[in-house]
Order: sequence, then C-alpha cells, then structure tokens
Amino acid sequence: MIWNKPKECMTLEEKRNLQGERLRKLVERVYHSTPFYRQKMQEMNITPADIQTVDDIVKLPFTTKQDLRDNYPYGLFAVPMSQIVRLHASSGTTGSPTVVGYTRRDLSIWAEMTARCLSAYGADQNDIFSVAYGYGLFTGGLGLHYGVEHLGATVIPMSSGNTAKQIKLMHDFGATALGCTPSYALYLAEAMAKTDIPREDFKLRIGILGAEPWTENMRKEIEAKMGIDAYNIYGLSEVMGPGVSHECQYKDGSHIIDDHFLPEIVSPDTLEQLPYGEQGELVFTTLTKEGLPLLRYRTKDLCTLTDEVCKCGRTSVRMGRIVGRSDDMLIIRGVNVFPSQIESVILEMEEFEPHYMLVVDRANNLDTLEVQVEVRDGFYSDEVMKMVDLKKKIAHRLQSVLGISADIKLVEPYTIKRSEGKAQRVIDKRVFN
Ligand code: DLL
Repeated sequence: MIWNKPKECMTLEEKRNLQGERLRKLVERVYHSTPFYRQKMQEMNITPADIQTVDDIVKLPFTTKQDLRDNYPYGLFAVPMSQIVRLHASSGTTGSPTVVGYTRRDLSIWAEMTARCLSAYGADQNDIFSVAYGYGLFTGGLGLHYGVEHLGATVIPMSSGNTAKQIKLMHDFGATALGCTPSYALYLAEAMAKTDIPREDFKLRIGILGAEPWTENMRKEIEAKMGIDAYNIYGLSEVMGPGVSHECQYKDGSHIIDDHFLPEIVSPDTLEQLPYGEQGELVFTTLTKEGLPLLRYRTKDLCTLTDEVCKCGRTSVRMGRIVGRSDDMLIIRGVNVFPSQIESVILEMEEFEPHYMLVVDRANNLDTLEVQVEVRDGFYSDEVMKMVDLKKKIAHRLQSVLGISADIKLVEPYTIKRSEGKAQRVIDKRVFN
C-alpha cells in the first residue's frame, strides 16, 4: 500500500517545484541561524538569493562528519535547545561521537516517513513488529518504533541482544515482522532452527533489514532460512535515521523519501555531481529538517541512483544497494577491495555459511589478506584432501573477482563470532604511518 500517495507519487515537475521551494527556504534558514553555514557561504561568495531551483544545489558547500565533530556537540543545530526534544548520537569510533538533535516536527516527519517504508513492505495495523535494533543513542530502535506506532501497528520494543528471549517473545506474541540488522537476522534464523519450536508456529512474514551493507545473496539466504520476505531499509543518523529510503514489493532499488531528502551522486575524488546511473558517493540535503539541517551531507556510501518511475507507482528517486563506502575500501597490495565483493563470492558457493571474517595484515612489507569462512554442515570433512580442494576452489574464485590472492582459513560451522548489531567483518592490523 502507498501510505502518502500525494507525496510519494507526485509528477516529476511537481516534485521539482516542491524541492526547489523547500531548498530555497532551507538555505535562507541555515544562512541566518547557523554561523557555520553562513561563513561557508560567505567564503564561497554566495547568498541565499543565488539558490532559486534544485539545480542550484551544486553551488552550495558540502558537509562532512568531520564538520559535525568539529562543532561538537551542538554547533550545527539551527534552533535553540529549548526546541530540541530528542538527541541521538553515533558511536564515536574515532574521537567524539556525532550528535544529532530533533525538534518535535522533525520527529513527526520521521515517524511518517518510516510508516511510508513499512507500508511499502506490505505491513498494516494488523502487524506486530519485534524491533530488535538497539534502543538508545543509536537511531535504529526508536526510529522504527515510532514508525510502527504511526502506522497503527503493534510494536514490541525488544532492542538487541538476548536471543533466546527474542525468539520466545516473537513466538508467544505472534510477531509478524522483525526489524534488525541482516547479520543478526541470520543469527536469529540459525538460533530459531535450533529451538524445538517448529517454523510454522511463528507468524513472521516480513523482515526490515538495514544499518549495514548486505547483498542479494544474503537476502536469499535470510529469506530461505527464516521463511520471510526480507526488505532493505537505509538511513543514517546525521540525515534522520532509518527510513531515508526503503524498498517496495518489487525490491528493485530503494525509494528515497525525496520530498524531504534531496539526493545527489558525486565523484568522491572531484566532488563533481555525476549523472544518474553512474556510481559515486551519495549526498543528501535535508529539505525540511529543523533541528540539524544539513546541506549536501557526504554519506561516504557508494551507490547509483535512478529516476525511472517504479512499477509500484512511486515516482521517488531510487538508490541501488550500497556497494561500499568511499572510506571502508581496503587497499590491499595496491588493489581496491570491497568486503562486499568477497561476501558475494562466499554466498554464491553452496559449501559455505554466510559468516566470514577478513584479516588484513602486513608481512615482510607485503599486505596479506586472510579470509576466514565457515564451511556449511555436511561439507565440513576430516579428510584433508577434501578441505584442500575446497580451499583451492574459493581461493581461485576470489582471485578472479578481486585480482589479488587471499589466504583461506576454513573453519567449522558456528565458530565465527555472531553479531547482535552491526557485524564487524574486517580486522585491519596494518599500521599506516
Ligand atoms: O544505521 C540507521 C539505520 C538504522 C538504518 C536501522 C537502517 C536500519 P548510522 O548508525 O548513522 O545509522 O549508520 C549509517 O550505515 O551511512 C551506511 O553506511 C550504513 N547503512 C545503513 N543502512 C544501510 C543499508 C543507521 N540498508 C550508515 N545498506 C550508512 C547498506 C547501510 N548500508
């Protein structure tokens, strides 16, 4: 079902006009309320009057995570704290976390856009959602939570962890939908299979999976193991949280809520805007946000965009899967390697479980890549020759996809640490200095 047809199915011209009008107002607002943006615009010799249509977006400055860190905690907020009703923050792996603030209106827009996502997955007020994204500073739990309530469905605020209880309550409460990371969905599916509750005693039918990159093969795996329809949900805390884009029943790219978030693709090297269809870095301008409005926020996520109208009737711009980040790309012996390429190889081979760990190191001044991967039950063998052959097979495939060789370490099923949140799949032991 289409939750907000007037907004989701506008003609391209209507949308362009709406976006242009919202962009004009946004630039006016940040120029007068955020010293950071006023200074940036003055440095570039532009004033709000230079921004008249969406095409003028290219004149505006970019914003990065570093800008948020440099203005920690509230420096980029565009309203007084008396109007901020909620804070979230991203885990600060390096330095300070990035803090995001929401006004009451921001929260109500967020709930509405998340309800649009859930509706596109085929959910309605009869559904019961187990939200297994973390609640707290992370936007996943509360973001989805308020979307479910806005939809009028029932929410079980499970949060992450405590797998046995997750499974029991999904069963006892008759959950029909599950929100969690794709890696946790796989873990849950395995744990469910080990209980004595038969699959048909669960009512689960929809998975709302995101917060980390995953592949089509991983979708197939989750759908088969859990017996659900698995849908992608994308978002980032700086821009709002989960629900910035979502799939529909056709699962052919994710619809961006582009009446609120204006997307662009740029070259991560030159920062030039790229035409739709070309792969580059995704950039968002938050057209309506009040608490923390952002101009041209560089997500570092790499993907493509298309504005072809979807079979579902929505006219929103769609993004392809995130194929990597302009900053998580590994450079191994001079070759650019995306962990998702390795994952695809693993998932295409029936002998392996979708659980792996990449260990990057340096020996004698040469980069090394070790791929630890779980062999599926039934394929694991005590016969050395069988294991050697299997190693050769995957090593050969990886070499042809990546262009570099990798050391393979085959491990028994269930030995790689499972994650309850975002999977940590790369250990880079190299020191770059
Ligand atoms: O992960 C928000 C979210 C919560 C999205 C729950 C979906 C579901 P952050 O912690 O700020 O926010 O991390 C944002 O995670 O820039 C992407 O690199 C990655 N990411 C999020 N969703 C997807 C997805 C939340 N569906 C960063 N596919 C983003 C690939 C994703 N990567």
